[in-house]
Amino acid sequence: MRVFILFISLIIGSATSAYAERLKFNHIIIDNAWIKDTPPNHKTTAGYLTIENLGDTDERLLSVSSSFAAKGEIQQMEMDGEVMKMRPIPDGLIIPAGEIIYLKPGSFHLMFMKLNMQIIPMQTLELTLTFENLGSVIIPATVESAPTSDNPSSKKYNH
Ligand SMILES: [Cu+2]
Repeated sequence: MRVFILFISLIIGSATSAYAERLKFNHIIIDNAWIKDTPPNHKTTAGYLTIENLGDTDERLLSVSSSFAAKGEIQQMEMDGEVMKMRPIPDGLIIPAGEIIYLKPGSFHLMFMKLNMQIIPMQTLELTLTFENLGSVIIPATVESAPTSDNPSSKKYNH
């Protein structure tokens, strides 16, 4: 992979949200990155963010990694009959030119497995996102407690 030197400009977002930091990396804007907190000894969690592609060509999010989890995946939720299931997106998540993709509870999300620490609210953790054209960028993500309204009845797939 080519090595990119990225000039990061911070745009101060709305003061009404604790995690409204917008990050601009060339043609990609990343906003509202957050990670769901976990109980002690929990092995998985999920992360969410908004990705906007200001460019003229489609971009693709290929992978995610972090220091707090041995494995990271980009996943989507979908109904399999009456059961909500999640599965990896094998070819990466396409962010079409000029569009915004929302990774949010019940939809596209980042999945972190084999956690090596408890994820506690108010922490800020770093994620490495690798894009097809942009290359790899490191972003801060705030740990938040998931709103109870986003918890489906199934505990097994509660993200
Ligand atoms: Cu998942």
